[in-house]
Amino acid sequence: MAMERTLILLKPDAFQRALIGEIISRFERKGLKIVGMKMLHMAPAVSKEHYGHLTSKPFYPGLEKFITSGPLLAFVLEGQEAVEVVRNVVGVTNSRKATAGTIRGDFSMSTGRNTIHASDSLDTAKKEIARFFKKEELFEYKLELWDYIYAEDEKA
Ligand code: DAT
Ligand code: MG
Repeated sequence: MAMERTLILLKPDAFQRALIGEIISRFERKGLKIVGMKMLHMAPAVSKEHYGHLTSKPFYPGLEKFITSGPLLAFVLEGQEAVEVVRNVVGVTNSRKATAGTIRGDFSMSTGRNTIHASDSLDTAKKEIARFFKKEELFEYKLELWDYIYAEDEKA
């Protein structure tokens, strides 16, 4: 068990479909701490870096066109095992296969329009947070509910 930070991007389809508030709310209610948040536009060069594992795929041009087509909401969430917890809250890549109750399972019918990005490992999370946030854009603060979100032996 370890305190981790992970990166979320809400994609242009989440803006068009007015899902931003609903999605943020799910993470808040889960007990994850928001330590940074901002809107941004992704340049094609950043897309090629962020989706470096996919640039050779036939769908990559469409992915880049879409992810650079409108606003994104970037945020960083903190919690025990946050990377895995957030991926489970998000659901699998193909939203049609995503479990009901997950964000993709509840709000999307698509792989290419699946509303949300979340870091897939702790190593990726560190790189992705550094890609989109400066140190001074991440906030250290005490969450007063912490004692009710975690038991004594889970707070380290
Ligand atoms: P995830 O977003 O679940 O981490 P990924 O890293 O494999 O999935 O892919 C990144 C994004 O690329 C994904 O959210 C949507 C798009 N994508 C992946 N596979 C695709 C496919 N087969 N067809 C179209 N878009 C795809
Ligand atoms: Mg991924």
